[in-house]
Amino acid sequence: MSITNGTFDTDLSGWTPSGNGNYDVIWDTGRARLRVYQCSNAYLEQTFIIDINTISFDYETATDNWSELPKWQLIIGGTTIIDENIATGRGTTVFGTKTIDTSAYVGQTAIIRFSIIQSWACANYDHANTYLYIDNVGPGIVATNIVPNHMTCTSPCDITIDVTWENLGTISRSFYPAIVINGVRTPFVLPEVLTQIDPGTPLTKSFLLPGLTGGTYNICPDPK
Ligand SMILES: [Ca+2]
Repeated sequence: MSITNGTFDTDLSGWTPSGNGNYDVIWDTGRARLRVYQCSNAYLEQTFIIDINTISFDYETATDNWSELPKWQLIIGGTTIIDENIATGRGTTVFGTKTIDTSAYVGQTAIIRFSIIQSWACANYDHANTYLYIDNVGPGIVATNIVPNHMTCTSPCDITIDVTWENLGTISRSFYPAIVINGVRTPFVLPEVLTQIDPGTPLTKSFLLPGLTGGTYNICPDPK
């Protein structure tokens, strides 16, 4: 089965919360919220079968002072495929969206786990509460068409491409667009944030790629 209750509409059903020390993992106004105070740990996880090529989620971290370590993991067949920290600020909030390519694992059983792990300095006086909010765990946004997707420059050239994205999830999302040029993921040639990509409504946008050197270019959708 695919991810259950990734939008946390009314509760944490489908998810398994746990932890130790001074912690809680609760439903909070349409999102999941993990909290730890100093040297404590909190977890929220779900086992599911990967049936989509991408997985995305929205996160927000908040801290009273120096923080512990919010992170997320994807575990497949007992092997940790992803083990990544989620950014925090001191006494402030950080938010964003993560999207990963899961196309190599379609059909496999996976655990997605969000957590806050105590840091080495957790007992210090300047540590307090660390919060991790999670929402919209599910399919991400993918580029489905690029025109043109193959061209040759005999000398430096500017080219304009039209890229179409589709939202495979069920909620509108913002994202940082990226494409792949000659096998290299290039998020920086498309510097803007695209907002409110609605499910079922493809978005096409033109981008100028200026000053390409002479050569052959294959431009592909970014699988992430
Ligand atoms: Ca929600």
